[in-house]
Amino acid sequence: VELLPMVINTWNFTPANAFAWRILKQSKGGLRQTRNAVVEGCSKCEKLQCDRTVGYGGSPDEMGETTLDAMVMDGSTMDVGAVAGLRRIKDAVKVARSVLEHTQHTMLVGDAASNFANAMGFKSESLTTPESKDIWLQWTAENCQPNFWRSVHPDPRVSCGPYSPQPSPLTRWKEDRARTEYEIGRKNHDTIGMIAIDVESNIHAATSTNGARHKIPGRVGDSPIPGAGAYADNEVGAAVATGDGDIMMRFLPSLLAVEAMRQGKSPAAAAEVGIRRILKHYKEFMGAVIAVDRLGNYAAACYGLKEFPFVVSSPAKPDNQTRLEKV
Ligand code: SD4
Repeated sequence: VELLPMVINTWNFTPANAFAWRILKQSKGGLRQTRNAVVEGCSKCEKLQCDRTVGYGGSPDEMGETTLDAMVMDGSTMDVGAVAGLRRIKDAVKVARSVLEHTQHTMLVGDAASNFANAMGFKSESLTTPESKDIWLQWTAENCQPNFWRSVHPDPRVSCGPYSPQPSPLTRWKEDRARTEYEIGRKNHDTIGMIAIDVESNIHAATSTNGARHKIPGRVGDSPIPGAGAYADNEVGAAVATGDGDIMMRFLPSLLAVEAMRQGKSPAAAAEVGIRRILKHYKEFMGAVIAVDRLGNYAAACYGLKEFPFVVSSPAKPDNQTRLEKV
């Protein structure tokens, strides 16, 4: 059975995969087709606000603002474009693509990334929605101790920021984690990481996320970091990761998976390598890795989740279709 071309992505973001799959199948050759597929697929998720963890209107930081992280990696040239802490621009993965195609750089951050996006023709608009504002208001109401800002601010629900340890960073981190665990356990989906491979084993990987709820402004997660959120190398294959970004980025699990396949490990064994490495140090971490070799064999591994769904399209699926699978 032919395994290529293929599109695979994290969580049950089926419409994003189906969209990318249509693009990949329609285009006849040319190096850019896998890039178009992953960028348009992740962009679809940004527009749909997949699980509210991708795109605008999710994961407000402790000042109530949504900021976006995204990356695109080209496995044929090893070029990467990424943005982190992108403010007021909805099209994070397309801005990442612009960084890849129009600069010598790998990553742009914050306001300066927004300025670059404006120069590239992307428009600035608020990323806050009534829903994200409510999430933030509820969090501040529950978590913010009376402090200086409360005493001088007319709104009693004024935010916890500017950042000060309340009650202590560790306590707060644990509380947030408990909440995140509940949410992930209940809803079971998160940041998008997507890989597309054409029939000649040209590979692109991309990610897009609005990061972690109630983060300190300036926090960057794993998703835009090459080797952490995603990695691609035409010679070997690709991997994407999702989960507890602050922890995962310390281990570059996507790079570990690709390097494991380079040394001859199967995708299943490779996907486990990063997870096991993290587990040596963090018993309570939560995350998942998808690994795909250059021929289209794939596998996923996860930890701290009841199950990890992912979506695959390839000629090997019945009727050449998009399928939801899980580990
Ligand atoms: C982050 N890794 O910013 C993202 C969140 C995520 O699956 O992937 N969740 O930490």
